[in-house]
Amino acid sequence: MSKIEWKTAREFEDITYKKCNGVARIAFNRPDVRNAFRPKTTAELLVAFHDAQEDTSIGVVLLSAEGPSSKDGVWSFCSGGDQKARGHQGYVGDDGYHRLNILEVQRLIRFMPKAVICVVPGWAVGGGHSLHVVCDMTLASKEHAIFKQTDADVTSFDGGYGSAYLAKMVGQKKAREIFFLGRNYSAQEAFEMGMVNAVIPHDELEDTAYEWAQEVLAKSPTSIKMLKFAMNLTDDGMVGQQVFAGEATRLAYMTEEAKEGRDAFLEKRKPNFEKKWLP
Ligand code: S0N
Repeated sequence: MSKIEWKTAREFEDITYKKCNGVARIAFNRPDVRNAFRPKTTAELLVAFHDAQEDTSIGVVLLSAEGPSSKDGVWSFCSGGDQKARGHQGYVGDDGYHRLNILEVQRLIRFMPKAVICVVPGWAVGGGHSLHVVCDMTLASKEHAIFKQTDADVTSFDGGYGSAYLAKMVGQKKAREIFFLGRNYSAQEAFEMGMVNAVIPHDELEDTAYEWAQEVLAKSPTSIKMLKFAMNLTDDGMVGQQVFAGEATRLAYMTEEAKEGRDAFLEKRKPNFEKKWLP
């Protein structure tokens, strides 16, 4: 029995959203369809991730899933886009419009200045597999986690982080095998490939994820943020540079030099930077 005292941060239909001691937990909550996401799910994920990003008491986000399925007891993390919500032009929301916005969710995970740990209690498939790839770290259930890419079975293709970034993680040949053959991989196999950080007994998965989060929380928030953005930068091109440099600008704003620049403008005088050209 877990000792973590999660408190519900906000009620949603397709996900749960809880917080405890600096950690936010966002979890898929459609276990009877292997936690497939529909437009409502991605809309809710965006709200929860944005809240976790803006909440200064939160330093780490766990992306997980509720379960198991009430129908057959099977555990899943996420089976990707809900194929029943799929129309001829993509996924149809309650309003009749075709959208999914899962890539926006991926970008929030990628660019948020906090660590995101993916907690995989069961199937991680299709777009669910891609979500685990984009998270900063992944912990997987020893008994129940299965990794699988079905994009090529249903005519979808994550051409960004889900595939190209995966290839950087596990190597080109292995990534092509994962996508071209669509086989099942156990938590141990995923660990050996380098796309999972640790294989954890199922009953200890949640507590272990929380402990990893607490370890990260003990570190310097600025270091964690800058390290994440530095590691992203080389793969994210100009956007990666923008995100990293934005944080560098924020640090520069904290200097005496920046204060002088601001004050001089407001006082309608020339700035005196005292010519400190530090090496
Ligand atoms: C997960 C699998 C392997 C589990 O197999 P298992 O244990 O045999 O269970 P099932 O009997 O198959 O399933 C149990 C019930 O759950 C329903 N279900 C499962 N997955 C889905 C799903 N994705 N959508 C809707 N329903 C699902 C089953 O129908 C069944 O229900 P009942 O009991 O009522 O029959 C297996 O289930 C499986 O292979 N699932 C499908 C996996 C899949 O192909 N997912 C889609 C892959 N593509 C994406 O995710 C698109 C990603 C995406 O959106 C995107 C990405 C990048 C760029 C753009 C986009 C975009 O499209 O916008």
